[in-house]
Amino acid sequence: MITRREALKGMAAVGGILTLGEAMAVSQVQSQSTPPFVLPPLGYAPDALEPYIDAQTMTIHHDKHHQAYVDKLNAAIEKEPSLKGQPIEKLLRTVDQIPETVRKDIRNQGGGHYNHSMFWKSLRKDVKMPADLEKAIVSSFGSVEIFNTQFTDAATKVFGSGWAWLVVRDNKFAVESTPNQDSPLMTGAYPLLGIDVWEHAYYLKYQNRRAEYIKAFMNVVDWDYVAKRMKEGV
Ligand code: MN3
Repeated sequence: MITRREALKGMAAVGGILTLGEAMAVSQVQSQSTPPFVLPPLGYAPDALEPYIDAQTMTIHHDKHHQAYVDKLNAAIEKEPSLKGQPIEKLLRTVDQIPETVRKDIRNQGGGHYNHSMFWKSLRKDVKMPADLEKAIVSSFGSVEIFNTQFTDAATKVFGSGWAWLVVRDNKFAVESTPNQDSPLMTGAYPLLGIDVWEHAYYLKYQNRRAEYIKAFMNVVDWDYVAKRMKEGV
């Protein structure tokens, strides 16, 4: 288990631009909501990502699917008062120690809430990758194109419902995937970018053509947000 300090150090090293003090200052302002959890606002109009991601998909995905994760997560926590007041990150990082009666719900609904909360924030049109993030990606993968290929490949190969990720694991960037609503936090990594490849994320516009959706998604990544997560660390 790496300490918070070590993790932040590693994160700063990956980015190559932050001092430990800076990274810690940024991380202190980062806090996800604690229970009862609420659906965060989308933060932009549902049609803001057209034509890549359509307004109807965004509306249903955010207002209905994410709301359902929030409601079911809160219901699970009601059943297990010892979990009240814990931030979502902690619930996910310690999911294996959560009482068995609600563990599956925390895993699925809590993962769903956390994953989608970062998903909305990671989408914006016409964002150029900031130099610090580009440098970190190039040093990890060899080039941005190689990263894109690996990320696309991971998203394409998710069998059934799940996510593909750019994460920081053991102080290094890595591309990974998870089934269902599992979060990289559950296995000790920190997610920087995730693509939702559940059919509810693309079926209305793309039907079975997941590859087209993945390609479209790559046009609406808010690289500023990804870079911000890189600096915030854990
Ligand atoms: Mn989804």
